[in-house]
Amino acid sequence: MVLEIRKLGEYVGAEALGVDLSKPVDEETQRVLNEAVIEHVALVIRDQNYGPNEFVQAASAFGEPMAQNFTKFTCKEQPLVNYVSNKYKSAEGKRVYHSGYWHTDHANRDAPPKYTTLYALELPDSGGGDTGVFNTRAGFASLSRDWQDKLEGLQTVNSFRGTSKTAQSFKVDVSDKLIDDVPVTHNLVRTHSDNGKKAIYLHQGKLQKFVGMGSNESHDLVSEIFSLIMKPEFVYRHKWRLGDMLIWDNRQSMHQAYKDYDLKETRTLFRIIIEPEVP
Ligand SMILES: O=C(O)CCC(=O)C(=O)O
Ligand SMILES: [Fe+2]
Repeated sequence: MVLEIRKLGEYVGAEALGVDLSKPVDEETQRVLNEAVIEHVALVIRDQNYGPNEFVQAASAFGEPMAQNFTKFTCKEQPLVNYVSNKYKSAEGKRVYHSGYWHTDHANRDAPPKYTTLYALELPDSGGGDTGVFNTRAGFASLSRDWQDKLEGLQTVNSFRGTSKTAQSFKVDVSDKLIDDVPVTHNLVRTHSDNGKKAIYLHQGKLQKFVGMGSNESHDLVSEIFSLIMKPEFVYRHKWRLGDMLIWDNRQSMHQAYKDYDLKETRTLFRIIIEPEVP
């Protein structure tokens, strides 16, 4: 097998072929994969075959897997793996679309994960259930100098339950959380520890407000920022195939699950978050 990286978009997305991450790989393979996810922000590793332990092995090529916010979704055999599934119902007992708004992961932690990775177990029969990854490094670079300066002066306040009326997480039953809900402050513009580039760093669902602003004013500003930075060419929309491992760089992106499938059909993935880093 020869490892090959192919670009999937001009600004975001690449796929890796010819590699099996269920077993340890050599340093050179690891270096190429890590560079690919940093450069392309989202990387699909094709044709994998994992149980929960193999998925942890695969994720370890990118850093140390870490425990996730909610234990309710944890895989019994392997606690570093959580399930992402529409089988988890809302408080009203209905199936809902989870994570259907742009965000980065676990922004309520002091040291959030560098990467998140998903592996599809069951996909909607009629298609859909795509995942989008938005390159916020490109988004930031596309802004005028004035806007860049303005955003660089802002800090976000983040907690489990943000104040957005639209970016609602249905996992708001926080009774089984792993860490205390102490609000955490991050710079809105994050400098990447590997490539030195600046990117917008934001979790809409966990945002309480920007420091020094009210919550309504903060969410209005978020909408304005989105209208400036959101361009189709900065988004990679992943159409899942069984065997795909998708990994993205939380330090320079936002992602969302598309509400593009029939909720009666089941969609379930494994998820691991990787390598804590203080922004
Ligand atoms: O379900 C998806 O496609 C994405 C879910 C998500 O936001 C995550 O796993 O962090
Ligand atoms: Fe997420």
